[in-house]
Amino acid sequence: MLVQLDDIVERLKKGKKFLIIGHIKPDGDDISSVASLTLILRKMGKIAEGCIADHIPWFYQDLEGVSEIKGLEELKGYDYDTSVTVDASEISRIGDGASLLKDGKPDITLDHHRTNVGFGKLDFYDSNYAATAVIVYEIAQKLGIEYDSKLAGINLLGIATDTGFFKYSNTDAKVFRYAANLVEKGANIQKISSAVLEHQTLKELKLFSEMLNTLTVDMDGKLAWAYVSYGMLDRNNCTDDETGGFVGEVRSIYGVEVAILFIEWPKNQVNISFRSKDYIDVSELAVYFGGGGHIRASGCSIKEVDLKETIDKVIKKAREFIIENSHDQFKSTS
Ligand SMILES: [Mn+2]
Repeated sequence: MLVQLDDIVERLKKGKKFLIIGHIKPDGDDISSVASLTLILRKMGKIAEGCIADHIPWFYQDLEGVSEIKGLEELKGYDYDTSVTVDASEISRIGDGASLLKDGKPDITLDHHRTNVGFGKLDFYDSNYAATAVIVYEIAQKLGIEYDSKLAGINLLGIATDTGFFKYSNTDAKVFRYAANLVEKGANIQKISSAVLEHQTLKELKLFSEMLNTLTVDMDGKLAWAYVSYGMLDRNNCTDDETGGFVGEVRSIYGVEVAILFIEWPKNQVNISFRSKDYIDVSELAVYFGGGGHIRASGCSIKEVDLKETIDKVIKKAREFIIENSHDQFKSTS
């Protein structure tokens, strides 16, 4: 049931023992939201545990607060009265974390994805929020939580990463205001940006150069796409962890409106990232292929398929979609 943020705050006050669950393939916002909400609840004198049922990429591990998050195994049998999912648009996004839910439904869900389906007893989702970490920050303000540098840093992580370090279109005045407050409380943006943006390894750069060989620019420069096959990952001794920044690089090409990256991982599964710059809503494209996300950033996974066939199918659909929606764009601006 969709409720107001104040209703969420009241429900949080009522709980005594909490389980916070993030999504699989965790990103900065997910990690930040799980850890921040866990710390916030503990500051209220509650018992709280944070869980992500997937591995957390190594380069986040050094940031203070990340080590608070536990894996699925550590929390089997943990008893709680209130469960909260963060940054997940539907139940499948929390992966095996769902096995910890008592009646298959979280008590509270907090999210900012456009494609959210509302799967909790109390749901708060609003795609006007740049990050779930922004929602968590507002909850803390409503609760009157006193921030220390650890909480400030981990809360800022999600705001920074989901706004592309304060440069995406979702970077509104509120984001800067909250970030300024967090820096005042001791958050270190240099530490966060260095951990997230400066962790390239030689094998990752080599993989990137192989991806560049697959780069295709199409539709008068409006559509760009590339792929990373299982074989490319394998021979460079990489996993999909090493591909995090690739789609952003494809989008950065001048004139490109839609960037698509296909990653075959594990074998016979294709994970697709969609990015747009200005006017195409790529969340619709992702939903068409069974995924979800935001207007400018979305994704989906297709299992048991051939990479080349999947690319052909998705690119064909993307072309049609861009033609349809560019037409609307020109109509609305003329
Ligand atoms: Mn997010």
